[in-house]
Amino acid sequence: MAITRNGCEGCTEITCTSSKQVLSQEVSKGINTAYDRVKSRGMSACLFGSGGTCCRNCNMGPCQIIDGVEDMIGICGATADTVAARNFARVIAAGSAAHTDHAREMVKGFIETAKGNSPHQIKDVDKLKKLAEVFGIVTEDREVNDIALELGEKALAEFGSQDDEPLSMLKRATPKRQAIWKKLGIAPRGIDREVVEMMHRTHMGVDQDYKNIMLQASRCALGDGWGSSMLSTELTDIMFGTPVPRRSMVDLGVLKADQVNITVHGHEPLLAEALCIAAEAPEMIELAKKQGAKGINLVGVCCTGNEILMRRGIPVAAGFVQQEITLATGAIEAMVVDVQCIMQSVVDVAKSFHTDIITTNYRAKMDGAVHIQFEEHAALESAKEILTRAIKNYKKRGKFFIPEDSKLDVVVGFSHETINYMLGGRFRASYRPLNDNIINGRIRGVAAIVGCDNFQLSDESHEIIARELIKNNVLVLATGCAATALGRAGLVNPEAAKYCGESLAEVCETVGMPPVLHMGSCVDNSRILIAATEMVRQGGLGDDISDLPAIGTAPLWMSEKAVAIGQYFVASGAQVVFQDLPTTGANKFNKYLLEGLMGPMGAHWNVAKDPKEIARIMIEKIDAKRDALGINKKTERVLFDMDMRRDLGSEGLKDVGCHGPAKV
Ligand code: NFS
Ligand code: SF4
Repeated sequence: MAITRNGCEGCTEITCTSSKQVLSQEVSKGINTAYDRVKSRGMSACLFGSGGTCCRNCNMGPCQIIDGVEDMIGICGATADTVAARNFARVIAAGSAAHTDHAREMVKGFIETAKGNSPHQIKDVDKLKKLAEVFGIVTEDREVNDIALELGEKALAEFGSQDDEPLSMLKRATPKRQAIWKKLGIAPRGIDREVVEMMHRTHMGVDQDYKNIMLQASRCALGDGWGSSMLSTELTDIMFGTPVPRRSMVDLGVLKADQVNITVHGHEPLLAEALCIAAEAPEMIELAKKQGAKGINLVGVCCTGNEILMRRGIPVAAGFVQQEITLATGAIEAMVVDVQCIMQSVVDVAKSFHTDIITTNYRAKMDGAVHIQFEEHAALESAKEILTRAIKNYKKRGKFFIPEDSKLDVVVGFSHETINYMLGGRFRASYRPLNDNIINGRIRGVAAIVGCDNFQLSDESHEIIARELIKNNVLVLATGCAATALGRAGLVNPEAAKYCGESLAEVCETVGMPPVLHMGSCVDNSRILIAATEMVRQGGLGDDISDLPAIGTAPLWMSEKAVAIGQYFVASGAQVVFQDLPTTGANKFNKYLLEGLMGPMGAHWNVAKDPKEIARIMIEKIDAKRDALGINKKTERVLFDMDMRRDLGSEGLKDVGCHGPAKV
């Protein structure tokens, strides 16, 4: 089995131990994975495609544009900058649409829950009331479900809103940011509308000014970040519980030899939650035992995995790049999938084993898969039907290999509320201690490592960047498959404090928190927007996200959703660094993304290939913000005394035994 990659600069061997172990076994012989396909493609990517200057937006084309060559503009006269901007904007529209369609399902599920038509209930009443306030809903003397129903209906209306009012959640941003959006005319209105307008404006012969295209691309992305993604995160929390710190595990070693292994792969937690509930039903466990298994082992893949990891502590077996390898263990009875990031090749890999790929969503079917529609109004029954099919496969399991040692402890569940309690204590929850530790320099800044993993680039990137950052006392927030990769690297764990610079280690040890805080799935990047805004509100670090010593990266981005996220970060004032962007064939537009957006947005995109260079840029930008805030002075560092430790010590974390190697 070939386990090297080529075809692009910087590609390396698979470094992930569990993947290597599985791929070197007899059981996975002959399995073709994406790693093999990268290697065997034998052709490099088209320059026009990778530089963003291939246009297929009308049937006079396709037109391949070469910037600066007179005859090489589009038949319609479109320039490289216009074409690349249109393509980039369409990527953002597609990414936003994916988050939006996911969020809509969650809101509809929330409404059904409020009506009592689901197996779920409103779990976080406090959060419900806070969000109701944002939507102008009266909460006093009202039944919880009544408030929830009104909130759900108001939230749903924001998807299809046709009036020109900004989305309700924009009010949560800093006043300065809201003023910027207003001035630029990019405060999103209806969530769906911004996607539609983006598609219209990039149709042949409409918006041909790349700066103007980027205004709508920003509005569309903001409709995702502050609209759909934030709605999804918040309503899911209210319904399934806001995450609190808990221990769990990641990597392929979480599969169990003597249990029915079912992976839930995709994104929408409605299905995953129902499966979790159903897997605990006595008749399901009984059925598993009848087949000779000791129980049912539900594990996550990709972001749906992160959703149930955060709220239930269900282990995550794999991120995006390991989905085929998970199946290649031969130990999976069924891979249950819904939407997004499911590789078509999983059907082929599954064919070599007894494994069923079960599609569950009418929007996402695959030739060769078994389809069992997940019915939200009969969630438990649907979930049981899916589980039954999977359980009955157990007896058919043949040879298999589970890399049993490959499982890493993680402490997850860092919602923005948790960070509040963790650092502020149970009785005076606030971001004050975090801000104070940034101001006094113990924490140099905050960096988000988010997004996918990607077969084309070194799968060590996340780890290299994170290690470099924490060594330099930068606190890391992680979501998505990046968080899974960092978990596999052993960094999502209080014990990882030993890899930190001295002062960050001290904070982590005192609180008992990991230096890499797992904040959830990709829609949960909206938690980072709220956390950053809370830091601003707390005072002492400027008056907008753009003033914070904070920055984000999605080094191994693969999905269009990652670009939507990048753009809503930038349009919210946060710098981002990616390993590449499909815009290099258009000089002016590319420069506009990398520099020009600073003017209107107060932040811009950055690009660097090498992970260490990414970390260097991140630290440099953090230091520049510290300079601007006047907090970069070298002061004599005060060591924590007992009072300070007590002040920072978190009851919440101690509840889950997350002391870390604290010397308190
Ligand atoms: Ni985000 Fe998460 Fe993973 Fe990328 Fe795909 S699962 S929603 S898109 S690959 S991080
Ligand atoms: Fe070519 Fe213009 Fe049509 Fe694009 S829109 S395919 S550049 S003619």
